[in-house]
This record gives sequence, structure tokens and C-alpha cells, in this order.
Amino acid sequence: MGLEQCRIIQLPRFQDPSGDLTFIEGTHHIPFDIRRVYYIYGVPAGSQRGAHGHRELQQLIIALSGSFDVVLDDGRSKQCFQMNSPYNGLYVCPMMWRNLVNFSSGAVCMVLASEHYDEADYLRDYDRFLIEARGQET
Ligand code: T46
Repeated sequence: MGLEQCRIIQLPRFQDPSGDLTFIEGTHHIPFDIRRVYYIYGVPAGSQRGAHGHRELQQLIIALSGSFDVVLDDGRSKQCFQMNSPYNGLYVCPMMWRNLVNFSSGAVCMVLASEHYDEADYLRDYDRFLIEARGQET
């Protein structure tokens, strides 16, 4: 697993003078079944979210409203994705450290997740993350 697997997925978009519609079907538009949905909102200016990795979890991160940046780090290199469109989702593969920063006022971040919530899947210590991430490299 590496940064090269993480990418922006353009989602279906039906444009209409009365408004646009986007939909997402697990395994059709994204590479996993959706077992959980959560959203982050009301983020104060200057605050950041994330700062952890996941051992197994796959996610799709969408800026439903407003904008924010997602910085992904696989232990070797980092990439910043600017999220500002409700029809683009960022696919995040396992073993990826993520920081969500630069939230605009009123931003809503929706996340589709491949697994139910499991604290044991989190890597919240960066040094531990590096050990496990680099241990998977061969
Ligand atoms: C991620 C980024 C983008 C639950 O009880 N169930 C849940 O499904 C989630 C996501 C969180 N929680 C609890 C655990 C904590 O007590 O909600 C509290 C806040 O969670 P956390 O500090 O992990 O929130 P973020 O915004 O730093 O991270 C979240 C996700 O946890 C994480 O998987 O990738 O959003």
C-alpha cells in the first residue's frame, strides 16, 4: 500500500437547472463496500482533524460543502489533496497517515468507511505508524 493508490475519484453527477445530484454505490464507484458514514462539521478556523493512520480501513473523503486540505503520508512521501467539490472523493487506502487542515468556514467533510468503528485499527502515534508502514515494505 502506498500513496500511488490514493486518488481523487470523480463521482457521477447529474446536472440540472433545479440543482445537481451525485450518488455513490459501494464497490461500483469506490473500491469497497460502505459499512459506515460519518461527517465532520463546525470545525473552528485553524483547527485540524485526523493526525492518525489506519491499519485496515479504507475511506472516501468528500467535501460536501466548503473546502479543506487532506495531507496523506505513507511513511515515505506526502501529498496534499485540495478538497472543494461534492462530486470528487479522495480514496484513502490502508496504512496512510492523514491530516485534515485549512477548513473553510461552514465546511462539511463526509467520510464513507469500509469498516465499522474500531479503535484497535487506529495508529495514533506517528513513530509506531512509521514502524508498521515501513515493516510492510519489501
Ligand atoms: C479519519 C478522519 C478523517 C466514533 O465513535 N465513531 C466513529 O465512527 C468516528 C469516526 C469517531 N468516533 C468517536 C471517536 C472519538 O471519541 O468520535 C470521536 C472523535 O473522533 P476522532 O478524534 O478520531 O476524529 P477525527 O476527525 O480526528 O478523525 C476522523 C476519523 O476518526 C478518522 O478515521 O480518517 O476523521
